[in-house]
Amino acid sequence: MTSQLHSALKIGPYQLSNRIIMAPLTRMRAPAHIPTDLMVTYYDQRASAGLIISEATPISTQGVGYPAVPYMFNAEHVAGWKKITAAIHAKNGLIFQQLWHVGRISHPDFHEGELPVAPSAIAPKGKAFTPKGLQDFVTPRALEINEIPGIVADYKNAAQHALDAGFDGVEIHAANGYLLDQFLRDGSNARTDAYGGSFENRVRFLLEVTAAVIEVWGADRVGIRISPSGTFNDMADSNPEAIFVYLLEQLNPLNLAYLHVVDALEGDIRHGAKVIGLDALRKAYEGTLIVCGGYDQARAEQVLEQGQADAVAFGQLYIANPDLVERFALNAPLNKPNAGTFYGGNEKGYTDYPSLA
Ligand code: 8OZ
Repeated sequence: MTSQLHSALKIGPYQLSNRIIMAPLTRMRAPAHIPTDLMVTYYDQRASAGLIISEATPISTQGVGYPAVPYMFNAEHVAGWKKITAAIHAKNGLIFQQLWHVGRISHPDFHEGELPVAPSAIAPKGKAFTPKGLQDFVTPRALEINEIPGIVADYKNAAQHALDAGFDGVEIHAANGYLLDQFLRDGSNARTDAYGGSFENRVRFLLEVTAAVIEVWGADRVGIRISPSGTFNDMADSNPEAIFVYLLEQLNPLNLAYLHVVDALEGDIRHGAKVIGLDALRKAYEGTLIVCGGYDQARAEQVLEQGQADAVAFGQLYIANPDLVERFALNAPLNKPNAGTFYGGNEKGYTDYPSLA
């Protein structure tokens, strides 16, 4: 049988040589928040992906919630990222940058003792990953309505930096319980102003951010990532299917590069997620759909064959297999990811996973 995964796909102005996408992966190996030469090697090793989506990059210091992640808001960050985009382009690869604001998934230690910000003063359950180790999340400060335009401007500024750094597009991170997701869900958004309550109000911030980023890039080079069934980072909603279908209806006329959906994961189901099936999302969204979430090659081929998605993103498999595209083509055995080296550290478990050739 011919491989759908290895067939070309048009995304915006680009022709992807395959439908095997490298998922955004936080690896925490940028202690000075500027991409390092080791990071250049890591991305370069994975250049045969149809599209690489960069690890999540904070758009501002307010948007930071993890140590040693690379940022995207000043000229030094741009210079560092330029080395990565150049390496990928030298191999005819494509790379989008993921734009990130964590909202309440942070800690005062990242903000000189000030509280992290969120739609509402509702603390998530769980612990922040801080330079001093895991610490309880605090109750965040609810954003004033007059602070929102400044955050939209931060997204636009980061998007411009991504353009200057030679990226091929940007992905707005609206998944996994971070700031934009916090606004979408009524478990974290109890606002009574124009950014809370109705579906229209809860999607407003994401749509404003999207419009601002489109001003820089054009819609056909902007993707959005969502996790409608997600419970990670204490996400909850009274009716997630309804708000996410409403959101997709608002996104349809924009003709974005793609929508990237994180499927319900085992942990979400264990945490009682209200699972939204791929078919419902496919039906609601008219554009290009990328799915992600623990797929292996067989399940990935299956969702493409059944027309449930246009491409599949791989996270853990990409950590361990820089030549995932080639291995899939040969049905070759895969290296196993080592969870102990996912976050932080050096080249071990980062650039030392072998390729076949
Ligand atoms: C794992 C550890 C730190 C951050 C996400 C950016 O969930 C992340 C992330 C994942 O999207």
